[in-house]
Amino acid sequence: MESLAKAIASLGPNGARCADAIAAIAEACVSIDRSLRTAPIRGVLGTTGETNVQGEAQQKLDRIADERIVQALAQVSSVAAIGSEERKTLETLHPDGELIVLCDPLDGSSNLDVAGSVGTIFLIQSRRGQGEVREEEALQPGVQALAAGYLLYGTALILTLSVGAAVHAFTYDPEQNRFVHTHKAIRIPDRGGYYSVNEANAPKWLDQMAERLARMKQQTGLGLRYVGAMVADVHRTLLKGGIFLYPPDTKNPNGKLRLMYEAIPMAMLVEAAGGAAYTRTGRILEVQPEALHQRVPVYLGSKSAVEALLD
Ligand code: AHM
Ligand code: MG
Repeated sequence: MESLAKAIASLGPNGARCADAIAAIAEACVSIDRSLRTAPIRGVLGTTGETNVQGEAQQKLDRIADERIVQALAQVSSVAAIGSEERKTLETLHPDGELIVLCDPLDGSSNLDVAGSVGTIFLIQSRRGQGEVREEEALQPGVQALAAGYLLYGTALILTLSVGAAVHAFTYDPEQNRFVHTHKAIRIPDRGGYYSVNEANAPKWLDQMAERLARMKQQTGLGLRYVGAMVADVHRTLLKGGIFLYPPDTKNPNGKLRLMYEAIPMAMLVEAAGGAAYTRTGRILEVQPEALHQRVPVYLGSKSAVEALLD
């Protein structure tokens, strides 16, 4: 993935610092993609029988993806530590490294058994300390992050990223075993697109969200698309416009999505593409994190749609 690293290095102010780590993640994801495509044949669907730190059933592929990404980043000397949705604590890889990587190795796992789209999400932060990495070091607001991105395992394998400037996407070409720069400086359309939410939860939503959504739908006339895998839903929102949301409800008063592994990386991409990304209290990127596995309500997408919902 040398040519990918080279391309990433020139895409923004933090490109050179983050290129090797992102290329290593992308390479691990190519191997995860292969495992996904043959999962029903090789018997790696279903759960491990264990629960992760969030108390959710861990799928075999969740664990495989987590291990591949950690192994890949262990080869990159600039990566001090990795935090993963599948791991309780940060894993120190290179005590002298200058980067912390946070990652949701396989997002949207409920789609796995039905060959639906899933994704990998990552966030890269600058590390100031030295030695064993402490959890507090990773509790940085999104505005300080160096880079963010995701890989979408859909009909194509797509890497979308921002290294502190515009959002770019690369499509994997299996015949050449390389990522090709297919989407340059993505701008989220301000009109059109879709609204994307698990609307079955509407009766349980807090903050008058059901009324707000009804008003927004009437104002914008948007149609509904919901994959149930954040990467696929956000990818469509970035390219087509509209809004993706996961509001708080009586069962999940902070929403379902994780601040460090899902909300901040996606907010960084959406804002870098000219969109808006809010939680209950303001911009997602300004939230001061309190815990690695914390959850937050998420409202992101085209500025006009987000404003129509939250104003
Ligand atoms: P996961 O990381 O355990 O897969 O959960 C996160 C996923 C997101 O990809 C998606 O937006 C959301 O959960 C869907 O939740 P729901 O099934 O409640 O609609
Ligand atoms: Mg997830």
